[in-house]
Amino acid sequence: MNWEKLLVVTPEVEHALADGQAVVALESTIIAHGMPYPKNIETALRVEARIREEGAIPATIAIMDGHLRVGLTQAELEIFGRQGENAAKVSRRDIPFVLARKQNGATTVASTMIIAAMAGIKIFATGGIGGVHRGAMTTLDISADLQELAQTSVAVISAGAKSILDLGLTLEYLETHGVPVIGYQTDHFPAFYTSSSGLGVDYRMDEPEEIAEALHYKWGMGLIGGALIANPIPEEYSLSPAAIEAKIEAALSEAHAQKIMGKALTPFLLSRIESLTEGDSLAANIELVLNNARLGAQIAVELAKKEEN
Ligand code: PSU
Ligand code: MN
Repeated sequence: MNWEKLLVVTPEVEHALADGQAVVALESTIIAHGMPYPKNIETALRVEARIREEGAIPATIAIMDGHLRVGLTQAELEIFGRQGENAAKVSRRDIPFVLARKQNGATTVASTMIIAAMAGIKIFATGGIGGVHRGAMTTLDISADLQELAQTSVAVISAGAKSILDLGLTLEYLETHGVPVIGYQTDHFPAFYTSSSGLGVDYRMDEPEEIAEALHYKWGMGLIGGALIANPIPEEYSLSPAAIEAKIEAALSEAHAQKIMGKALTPFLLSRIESLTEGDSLAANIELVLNNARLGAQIAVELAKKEEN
């Protein structure tokens, strides 16, 4: 088998990478499983446009027809947006099976990182990452996203992680695996819908250039692995911590009562929180993804400059 043929990169992204231009990877699970139709497609297109405004090239990643795809057309984004939960949610373990079956696969943070790294993309913007779930001491539910950050050299820009997770344990896990957590213009790890979880980050950095510099050192010396760049939701879009916490508790107890686990848990919680907040959480989610896209593009532009020298 010619493995190189598995990876299909659009000419635009390929040229950008060959020229040393800034490219930002994007995931497709957030489209298919993270947001409802048609807001999912609308958001995916706005995110791509935001990245271009900052002078970088977007590359949405997915699996289609037996290929690892880097860069999707609008029509292809729509396929994932319309398929929603019918598109397979693909993490590291699932990639070969979805390829072999020639199914459509929506890639999570973990699998998007893998495919981005294969294509040579180092910066990836998303909404929230998976983490250590509440109660993981007995369920062992720890997202494969965290292991991927430990071993794949891609920096992920996220608005922290939702408090459907145990954020303290998530940070401990990242520390154990040598994954740095950088707070962009903040000392605190953000909690997705709200700008602070009250927990600290490893390094606060106020400029995209500073972040690019640290990444340049990390990878330049051959230190394998990712980094988590935590970008708080802008204050004007953040939700009230008390209100969201009650909804999260309600969604968690429904999941527990219905015995929902494994890969189904995160999408279930996301959609329950969205209905319980009557769409407020979706509006916040869209704004924070756009905000992450912008920062991701700015870091990618700065990193491209450093790699030139
Ligand atoms: N958290 C969010 N939105 C998301 C996800 C997580 O706030 O869309 C998605 C991402 O694709 C992430 C995946 O990689 O869920 C994690 O799933 P799991 O917890 O099953 O590893
Ligand atoms: Mn899980």
